Amino acid sequence: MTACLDGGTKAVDERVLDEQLWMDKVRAEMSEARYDHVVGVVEMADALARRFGVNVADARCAAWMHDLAREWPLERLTQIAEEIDLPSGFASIPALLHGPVAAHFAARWFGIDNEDVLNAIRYHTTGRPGMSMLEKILYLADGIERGRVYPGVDHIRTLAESDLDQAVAASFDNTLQYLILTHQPIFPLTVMARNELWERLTQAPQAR
Ligand code: DGI
Ligand code: FE
Ligand code: FE
Repeated sequence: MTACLDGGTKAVDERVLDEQLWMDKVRAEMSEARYDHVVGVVEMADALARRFGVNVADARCAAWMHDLAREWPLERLTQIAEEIDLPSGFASIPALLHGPVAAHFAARWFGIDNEDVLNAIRYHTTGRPGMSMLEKILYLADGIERGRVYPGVDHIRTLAESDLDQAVAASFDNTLQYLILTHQPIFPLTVMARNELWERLTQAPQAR
């Protein structure tokens, strides 16, 4: 299967068939509530991709896959994490493991081999410096899909209507504030990604 390889040219009915397969498989891995979140992320990633000119099929694909391992037991995640190419630093924070594990199974179960899609899945919880547009879209869609309720979410939703980088930067700040308030360890690449975006955003507008 060449899913996510040629989302722009693949016949629409073929893509619908791919999505049906992903939906059924993903749904079987999680609770109804989590599945509802995933559907919300697909809808939001689709809308953001259209708004900011990113391949919609790739955005939908990454969104379908992103949390497929979210409810797997920690023992299973840590065991798989030892067998795959885990980005540095992920091993020490259990909440981060489900992204790289999902990317691994997106490739294995569904034949996804578009590196941009796989990176969007891999880094959807943390972000990282040098994120692609697709990575930003999945990161943001995960944080603002229709079911998300937390202080500041409406501000991020408003920013997402017009400025992808502003919205992602605000979302990083929101997450980092939450992690500090709850005394949790912070993944260093998230801080680097946040600094990189704000550095660019606070430059003169013509430099962007
Ligand atoms: O999987 P979702 O719940 O849809 O969302 P997610 O993939 O963004 O995961 C959110 C969880 O990850 C949330 O409990 C906070 C946690 N998290 C995100 N970044 C960090 C983190 N936890 C720690 N300790 N450090 C981080 O940098
Ligand atoms: Fe997640
Ligand atoms: Fe999610």
